[in-house]
Amino acid sequence: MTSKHTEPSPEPPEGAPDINYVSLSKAMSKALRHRPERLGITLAPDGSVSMGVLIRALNRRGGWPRRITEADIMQVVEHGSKQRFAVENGRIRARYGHSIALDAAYVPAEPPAVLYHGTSQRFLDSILDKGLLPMDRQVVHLSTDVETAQLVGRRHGGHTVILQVDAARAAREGIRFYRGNDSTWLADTVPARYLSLLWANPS
Ligand code: HQG
Repeated sequence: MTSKHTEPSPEPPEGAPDINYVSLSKAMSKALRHRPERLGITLAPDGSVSMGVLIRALNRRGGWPRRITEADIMQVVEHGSKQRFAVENGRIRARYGHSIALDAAYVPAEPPAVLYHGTSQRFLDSILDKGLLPMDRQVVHLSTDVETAQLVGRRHGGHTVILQVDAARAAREGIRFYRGNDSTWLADTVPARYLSLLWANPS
């Protein structure tokens, strides 16, 4: 459950810019996935931090048109473009995407039988050779449907390619999977023998 909003959400002065929620979401991702120490916070082994600590740290950093409140954080959590964050018992964590190592950020779970990975064609030879590797993150990111995989792949520019992952067989043979959000699953690595090229954008 989400904790109660304890701070008022003051209206900015007439005509003043309000909080940019994309900027806030990026600052939250940086704090909860990549560089918590930059904000002077420490994450628990599951990647969480208390809501109050995060809010105080974001306000200490400054650069906002007014003070960030819990209502602002919840706006990003509940209405952001993706389910990037989870709030439970007054604590907030990133659901996926970490570059920092955490002991208990992800809980193993049984994946859907088939998953997809969208990427740029320029990575394809290396992926088919070495398999999917976490690269700068802690885990590989997979999608539950082709549409989501296309969006993920498109971020990398160039021609988008979609790989199909035989997750059922990989899981059976010992590859560990974790649930990220409704459309995102995670895995430690995915060896190339579980991958097949599903679709390559010709344009
Ligand atoms: C590629 C976004 C060469 C991999 C998205 C990918 C996602 C290899 C890139 C989440 C490789 C890493 C993660 C190999 C993998 N050789 N390249 N062996 N193995 N790669 O951004 O999956 O908006 O770290 O194909 O929606 O693109 O941040 O991973 O292209 O859910 O919430 O290395 O980030 O979510 O790129 O995206 P990324 P990703 P947010």
